[in-house]
Amino acid sequence: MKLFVQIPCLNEEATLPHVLATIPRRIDGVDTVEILVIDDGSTDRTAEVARNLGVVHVVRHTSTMGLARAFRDGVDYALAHGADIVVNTDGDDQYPQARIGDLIQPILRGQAERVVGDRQTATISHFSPVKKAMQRIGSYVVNAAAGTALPDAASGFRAYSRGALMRLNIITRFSYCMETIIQAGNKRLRIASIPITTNPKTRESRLFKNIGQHMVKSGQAIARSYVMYKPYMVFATIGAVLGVAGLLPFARFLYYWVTGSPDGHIQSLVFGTAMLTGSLLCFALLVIADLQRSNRALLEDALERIKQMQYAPAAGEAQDQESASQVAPPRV
Ligand SMILES: Nc1nc2c(ncn2[C@@H]2O[C@H](COP(=O)(O)OP(=O)(O)O)[C@@H](O)[C@H]2O)c(=O)[nH]1
Ligand SMILES: [Mg+2]
Repeated sequence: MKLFVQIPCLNEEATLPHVLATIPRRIDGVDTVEILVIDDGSTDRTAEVARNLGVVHVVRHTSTMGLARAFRDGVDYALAHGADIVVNTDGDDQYPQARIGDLIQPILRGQAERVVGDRQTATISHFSPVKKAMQRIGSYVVNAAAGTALPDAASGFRAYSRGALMRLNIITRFSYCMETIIQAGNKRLRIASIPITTNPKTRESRLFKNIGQHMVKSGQAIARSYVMYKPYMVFATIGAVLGVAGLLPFARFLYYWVTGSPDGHIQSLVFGTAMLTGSLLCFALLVIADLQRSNRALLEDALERIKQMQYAPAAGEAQDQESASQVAPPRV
């Protein structure tokens, strides 16, 4: 059992040494713990610090490509190097690396494909009430889309099984945390959650400049996931609302027209027609979204098979493993 702990970093030379020092190197049920630093075009000495502290696996981008891309490249690297489980922690030392052993337990026991560390945000003193409220609302919306009941959908302290990583595809550049939960939920991958406590704050978030930007970006990511995975919910709801809003004035117009009212009530007719056209459009979009969904399911299936072939152990390795497992026990 090979565990990769990956740390996406953007200018983390100050906090990385403590993160590395607190990652347990021996964990029950795991044969090797490998550490992978993804340096996303840092302008400080992040990669050098990592190498000096003995990190063998360093993926470096020459320019900053964003957290989602860094995560994806880390996962590709880990899978190519035989990872059975990948844990993600942050370079700002926000998460308790000492709990990695607990985090991967549900995967080791075969009870989950993915585990999220619940930061218990209600208890974090340096989170503002607005940030706490946003975390609650965000988690609620993500859970509704994913069909899960996770208390903290935006936590960056997560563990994935190899199988889960083969099935997940990162599409948006931003907020892959929430996106991967919605995907995992819709792909019926079991997701578990364990409570953790976070370390004291080391610096301001670099992912969001302010709470407004956080809200807009998270909102976009969630809206996109809904359109992708719950098109019925989105388009049928909007279509139904517009339909009702269109039928009422339409009925009003018809009533006056049939009863021979002298006023034309043309406004009702125009308004009703516009609303009904909108409603019709929504249902047309629903059909397209549904067709797209079938296409995507086929594409994702093909991608999973490609990954399985791509990351299968090389022929020599496979034979070695096979012959090792076929060695007969000594006779007594
Ligand atoms: N690859 C990459 N990592 C980033 C970027 N911005 C932040 N990070 C890393 O993502 C993690 C979380 O960032 P942080 O600023 O702590 O955001 P927080 O999750 O809101 O606390 C840290 O490990 C950062 O080094 C980025 O643009 N690219
Ligand atoms: Mg942080």
